[in-house]
Amino acid sequence: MADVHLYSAKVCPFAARTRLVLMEKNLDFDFTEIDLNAKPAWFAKVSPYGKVPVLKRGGDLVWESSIINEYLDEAFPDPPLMPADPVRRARARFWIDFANVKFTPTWYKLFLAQSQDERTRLAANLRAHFLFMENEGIGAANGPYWLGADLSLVDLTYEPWFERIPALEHYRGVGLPAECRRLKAWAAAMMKRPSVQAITMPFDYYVAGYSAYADGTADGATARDMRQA
Ligand SMILES: N[C@@H](CCC(=O)N[C@@H](CS)C(=O)NCC(=O)O)C(=O)O
Repeated sequence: MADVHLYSAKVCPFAARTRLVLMEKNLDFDFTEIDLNAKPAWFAKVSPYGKVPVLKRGGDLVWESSIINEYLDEAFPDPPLMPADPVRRARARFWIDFANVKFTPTWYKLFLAQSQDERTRLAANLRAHFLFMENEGIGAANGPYWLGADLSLVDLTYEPWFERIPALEHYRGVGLPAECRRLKAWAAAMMKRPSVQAITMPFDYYVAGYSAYADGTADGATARDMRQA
């Protein structure tokens, strides 16, 4: 039995962040797949927010994907996934925060939006976020990764959404803006990593996964939180 156990769901991009970190660090881990449409009663004891991912190591539980990922980077420092320099660490944390506070809430709100006015407004917000990421984020380094030559938690924080962009195009006709050439090249570089290839699912899988968000019937913890975000 592995030291590390992950409660996860293949459909979940937040859980994908942590699966990527575990694979990039070559860590042996066990895995429980949670059916998010029929969560087992015991899961409430494991996950205070009723969400995946949750990591269990020994008797300790860690939840929230960004926090789990920083925990893993501290507990298993090789290979490091945060820069050593404090200013560059701050920059990495800024981009992780931007993903959590700006990018992903806008993404979910756009899926959940049922009126055309709301969709138009949120699509414009998402476009502005992509352009900000292109110009201030990925554009500030010379690649191939977000912070430059080395893969970091920032890359693994954003990647799961990029492989789901075709589902967003399918439901809302919105994708990565054409001018985001660096982000496009970055996403292609990420797709070459074995960890990303191991978690990527087919287009139809993501389309099915987002259908309840797109028709506004999703009523789980994430949909509730994102409607209020
Ligand atoms: N902020 C959380 C978000 C996790 C999250 O929203 N997970 C979703 C699946 S993608 C979930 O488990 N939702 C449960 C539900 O909707 O009931 C994190 O970063 O870990």
